[in-house]
Amino acid sequence: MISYIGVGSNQQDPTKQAQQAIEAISALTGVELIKQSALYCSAPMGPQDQPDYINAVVAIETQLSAEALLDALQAIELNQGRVRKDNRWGPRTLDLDIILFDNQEINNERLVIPHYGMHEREFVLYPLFEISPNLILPNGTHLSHLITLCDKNGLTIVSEVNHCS
Ligand code: PH2
Ligand code: MG
Ligand code: MG
Repeated sequence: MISYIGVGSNQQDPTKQAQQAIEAISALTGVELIKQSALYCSAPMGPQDQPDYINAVVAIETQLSAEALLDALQAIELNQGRVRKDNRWGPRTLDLDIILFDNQEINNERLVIPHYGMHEREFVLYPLFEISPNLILPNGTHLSHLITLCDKNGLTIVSEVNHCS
């Protein structure tokens, strides 16, 4: 199964958090890293009194079920100091979201896939488009179409010279 995972951090050296998370994902049993996007710097969605985010998207091939993958990703979040608080869209050391899983639509207490917010999030759509420009969603929507509807909102690729806060 091919799955796409969104990586986000805005606490405790976000670039390091994202790189460490991608390494941890590729080290999971039953998971093979296929592609990883660049790291992007993005303005916070939600409360504005928090630092900018580092975001990326990775493509994996996996034998795990979506639920087992979620368990594994949540273990990585906890291992990197994630504290589950009731702070929707607040700052976090690491957020790993399953964006897509195979061509499946999943809707249960733990998982909504495709990720419910992906359509309007530039920090998901642009990295996803970078690694999979021909992607088509389970409902038949072309990613290239969603991209035309989504403002970049200042999203930039992080390079050595252009450091994110
Ligand atoms: N994640 C959030 C809240 N706001 N903003 C950006 N730019 N990137 C994120 O990953 C993000 C966010 C909570 O998961
Ligand atoms: Mg998230
Ligand atoms: Mg999350």
